[in-house]
Amino acid sequence: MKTIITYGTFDLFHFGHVRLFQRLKAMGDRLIVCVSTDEFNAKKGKAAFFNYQQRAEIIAACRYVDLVLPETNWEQKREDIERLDIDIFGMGSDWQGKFDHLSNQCKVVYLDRTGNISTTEIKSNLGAN
Ligand code: C2G
Repeated sequence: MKTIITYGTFDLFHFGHVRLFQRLKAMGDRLIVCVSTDEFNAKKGKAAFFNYQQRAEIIAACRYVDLVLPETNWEQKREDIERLDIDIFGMGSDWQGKFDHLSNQCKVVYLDRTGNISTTEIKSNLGAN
């Protein structure tokens, strides 16, 4: 059983997120997604439109996702990798290199971000109308 993990806010869930999950899931058997809590988002300087419960519910409904857990801090990744017996840690390429330090625990991959879509763009386009 090959388990993959990823972390993020995933606000206004869009096809960029779906394509990340789709590619990560194709690398193994089980995909765990850790969704940033509202409190952690505040520390990240992000204010999501949907709150944690709503974002977690949406992500859990995605066909590629097997388990949704909360992300409450930057430091939990090492413990998560051990506790959940993670084989692959994956993020989009905007995080390229930022988590290489985890490579002594599991395989670390960065997948190309999907172009022309982001939560920020959605918000600004909607605001423009
Ligand atoms: N992503 C993507 N393509 C997009 C938009 C996002 O592949 N068009 C990926 C990002 O690279 C990231 C994931 O989707 O891996 C989630 O993006 P965000 O919700 O913006 O999460 P972020 O703020 O990057 O938080 O500890 C890690 C942090 O919680 C990541």
